[in-house]
Amino acid sequence: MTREELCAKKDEAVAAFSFTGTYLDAMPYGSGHINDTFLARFAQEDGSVRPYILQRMNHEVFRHPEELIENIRRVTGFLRERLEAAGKNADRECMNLVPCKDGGWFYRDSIGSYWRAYLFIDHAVSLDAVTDPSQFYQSAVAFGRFQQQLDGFDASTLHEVIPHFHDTPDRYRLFEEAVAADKLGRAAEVADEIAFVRAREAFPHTLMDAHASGKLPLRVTHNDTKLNNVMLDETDQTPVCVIDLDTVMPGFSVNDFGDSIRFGANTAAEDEQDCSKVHLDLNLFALYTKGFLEGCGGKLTDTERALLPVGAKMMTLECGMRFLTDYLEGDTYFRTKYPTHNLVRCRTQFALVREMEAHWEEMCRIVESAH
Ligand code: ADP
Ligand code: GN1
Ligand code: MG
Repeated sequence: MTREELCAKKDEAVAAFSFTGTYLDAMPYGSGHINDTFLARFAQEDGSVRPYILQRMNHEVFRHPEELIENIRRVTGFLRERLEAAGKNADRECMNLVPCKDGGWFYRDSIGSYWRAYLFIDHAVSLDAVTDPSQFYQSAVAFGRFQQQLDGFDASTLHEVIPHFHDTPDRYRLFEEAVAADKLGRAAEVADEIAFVRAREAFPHTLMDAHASGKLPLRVTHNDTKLNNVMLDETDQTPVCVIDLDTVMPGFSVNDFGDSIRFGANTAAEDEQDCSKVHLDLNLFALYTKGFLEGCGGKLTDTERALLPVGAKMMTLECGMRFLTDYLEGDTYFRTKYPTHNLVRCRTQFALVREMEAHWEEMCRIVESAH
């Protein structure tokens, strides 16, 4: 869909939801790679302006948007009850879908795109990079707490919206398929990256094997714990709310930990073109470990704790493989801004994997000594 078509459809979608006030405008918002997010503004009778989040769900990535919405309804309903019971402000500390005028929770537009809307979480920020280490610590508390809050939620009742999402051996298989197909003739250009992945062929099995042998439990996890998927209070940076609940599914706690490290403990941006700037910040790693364990409130088993560094390397290698696979397949999954964007992202991930390998003992020591 072109930008113009998308903008035309967003106005159609705006009209479908029960927003309060008079529609002013809706502008593209945020820096997610998957959905099309808009900030829709409405004038209120008292002269103030009320924002809402309006999103076109990515139908290519999420094949069954109705199931996705059902998951989100159930998870947010569960969280709301817990927050209300604890006397918290559930409109701010939890995602809240805005209903459609017909009473449904999503809108299907005239060309078949699916839309949803959320209450806007105000006086809070979503960060693309850490500017103060305490922000990273707070995001860790938020994601750890999120997992703890969902303890008791029956994971088997959730739809698996993206099957095998963090099944890293399966990601490896898809990577090899993309290399073999070499649809765009790009494989030769990325021979070094292909060799990098193949040299680590055994590693992707580590967590799945630990699970198969009964050592690593499945939990309800977030599965996309990027720093920008948590809102922090704009004044004191304390956690407000975990967002982007699309991938809440059964998963491994260590992968939730790991995906945050992948994104937030990298000294460079995910799409930094100069890989020499990519380092693992061990202070941030230690801070996140402390915050995550605190947030989980003692729920992790000894094996889960011991496997936290593996989760960090797993998510970084997997994400690099996913960017590389998408590059080989012609950039159909992640939103890209220029032709080699996915390749650049893949290279930063692999540089970070190298850093983790170089600092492996330190990572393990930090986890061992964390309380
Ligand atoms: P994607 O799946 O594309 O990453 P997200 O659901 O993470 O989409 O939304 C993209 C961005 O929009 C977030 O990083 C955040 O900045 C902003 N955002 C999403 N939901 C809300 C909300 N309820 N309140 C405030 N900002 C939000
Ligand atoms: C996507 O949706 P967003 O931008 O928060 C992706 C994650 C990747 C991430 C890489 C549903 O996250 O799995 O780790 O990009 N989400 C999905 O930046 O595939
Ligand atoms: Mg996001």
